[in-house]
Amino acid sequence: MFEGLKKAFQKVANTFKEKIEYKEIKEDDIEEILDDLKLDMIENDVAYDIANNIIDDVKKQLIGFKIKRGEEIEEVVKDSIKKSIIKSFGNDNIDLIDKIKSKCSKSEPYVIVFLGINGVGKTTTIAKFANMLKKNGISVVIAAADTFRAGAQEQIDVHAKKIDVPIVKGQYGADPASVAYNAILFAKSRNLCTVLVDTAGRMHSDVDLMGELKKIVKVTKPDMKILVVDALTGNDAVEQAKMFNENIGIDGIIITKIDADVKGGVAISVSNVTNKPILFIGYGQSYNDIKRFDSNEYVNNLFG
Ligand SMILES: Nc1nc2c(ncn2[C@@H]2O[C@H](COP(=O)(O)OP(=O)(O)OP(=O)(O)O)[C@@H](O)[C@H]2O)c(=O)[nH]1
Ligand SMILES: [Mg+2]
Repeated sequence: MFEGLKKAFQKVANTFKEKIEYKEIKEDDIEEILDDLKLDMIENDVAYDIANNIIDDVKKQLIGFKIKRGEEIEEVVKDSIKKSIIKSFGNDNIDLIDKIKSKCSKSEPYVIVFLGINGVGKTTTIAKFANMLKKNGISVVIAAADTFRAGAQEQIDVHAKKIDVPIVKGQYGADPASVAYNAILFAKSRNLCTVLVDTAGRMHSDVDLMGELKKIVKVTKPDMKILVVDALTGNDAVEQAKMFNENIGIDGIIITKIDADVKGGVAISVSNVTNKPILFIGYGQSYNDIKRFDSNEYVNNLFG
């Protein structure tokens, strides 16, 4: 996982150790080394502007820094990169479980709509999410509002049965907004805490499906609109994040398939271009393979 960025950061730390022996770091000493790092970051899915900002911030921290006797320069460099990346994430402290519990205590269901293009992992993520809520003692119903793709209703029904949560389905071709609305009524009538709305995958360019999503949002007035992106799509995930944020407006992001991501930069990019937090990450195909995103843990992971 994340081998690309890990290598890049280790490389820059080693180069500092080999080349920087002065007592005080000057811009000329590090310009080229950090430019190299920037390219490595871009190659590993950190968007250009964001890599630029991070490198500028690292430069500011390092220029004028006086290396003391016995101080390990590579640790100083690693620390300043870590700090800059963590800073770039902003505040990612949304506790969704807490928010759901607090709304539920007022006997109102918390509605989450999951958005994203084809195949990113929306349906799988909803199953994982429902399972996680159940384990936390929070009741849930799934709205199978993908009435578009053949097999979508059956796919989510299989998940719902396996994890033993109720599901509200619709006919193929039916209005997905009405399926989602029915699920909210279902939750209200049974005092369920959460409604998870699965939606049809769409292409960036699919105006019809975008309009359909806007309608789902208008009708269900969700508490959260979560964009699901696939870590393996790299720079395209960044474009998706921009597009969904501009067209629909998102409140947070879930990144899937982290288990197969050899680069590592998507998290930095998508949170920065949208200025929205990464809430959870998916790291496998089984129901337990989901956890809260923690920027400190993510960054420590990148540094081995
Ligand atoms: N390795 C890995 N695979 C995942 C993860 N999440 C989802 N997948 C796989 O990705 C594929 C697509 O997942 P779906 O949940 O069907 O994706 P979707 O976004 O609902 O797709 P559409 O409904 O067609 O838009 C499936 O084979 C999942 O098992 C993950 O975290 N890791
Ligand atoms: Mg799906």
